[in-house]
Amino acid sequence: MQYENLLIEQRENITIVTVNREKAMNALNVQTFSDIDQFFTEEAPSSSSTGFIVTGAGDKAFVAGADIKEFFSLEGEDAKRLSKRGQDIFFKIEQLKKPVIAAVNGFALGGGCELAMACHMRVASEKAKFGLPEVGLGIIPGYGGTQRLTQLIGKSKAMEYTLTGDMINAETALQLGLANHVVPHGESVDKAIEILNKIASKGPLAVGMAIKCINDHFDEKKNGYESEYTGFGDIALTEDFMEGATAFTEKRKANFMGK
Ligand code: CO8
Repeated sequence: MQYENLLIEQRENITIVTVNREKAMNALNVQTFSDIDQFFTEEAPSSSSTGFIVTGAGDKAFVAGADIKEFFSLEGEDAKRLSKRGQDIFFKIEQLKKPVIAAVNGFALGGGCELAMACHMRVASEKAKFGLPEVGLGIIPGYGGTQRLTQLIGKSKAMEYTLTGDMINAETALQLGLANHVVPHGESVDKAIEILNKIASKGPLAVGMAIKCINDHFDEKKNGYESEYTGFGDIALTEDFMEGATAFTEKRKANFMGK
């Protein structure tokens, strides 16, 4: 499938999705949102890839936010609708049953920070800068930022960074738990590949179920403990579980089939 503002690259079993608007710091305009939606709705769920990486074109920005220049054409209920649409698209990333890692290669601001936070993990370049600067524009984060930043770094720090709009450098992001790893500039995709390859050696159904259970903790309509025991029951019936246990006793590497 071709996308106007996304580059899709296959590296063995991993798909790299690059937001490709380098001149605009990879800002998310309406078209880019449609591309991301299409990829994570139509391609990713049925893909044979074992994991996904989201990153930004060039070496300055991951994604510098929603496209501010499009804000001027917003009318009436548009803003509310677009905010909900953005949230719904990012839920698709978060709820994918395969791991998605943001390789944060520069500025991840506003909607860009929200995109990174919707991914399951974040590997930051040492030059990465995260932040929710929206209050400085007289608006608030609209793509889940107030919720996910609070989930990731706690209420007190989320309040501080959201209300001041201050940028969070890579080292601080690591300390706060916003970034999983910090690597030299230019190596975030490689580190993400290393993590995804490790996950690819595990039981894929178990990986998908673990993602679901962790997400359910943050879903007020779900009971995460119930998700865990019902998920455990389902996974325990799979061939993969038998293979994993057998491989352990036979002292060999498990050959999971995803069944
Ligand atoms: N939108 C549109 N264009 C952008 C954006 C953006 N978010 N960010 C950068 N650009 C453009 C600049 O306008 C500039 O274009 P041009 O060359 O045509 O003037 C080009 O990218 C390069 O940018 P700079 O010259 O500013 O580069 P610097 O290195 O000096 O600065 C920064 C880089 C710090 C990233 C700076 O560009 C910046 O502060 N950008 C805006 C960051 C921001 O405020 N992001 C939050 C946007 S709001 C948001 O994301 C809300 C999400 C929820 C929406 C809810 C529904 C509508």
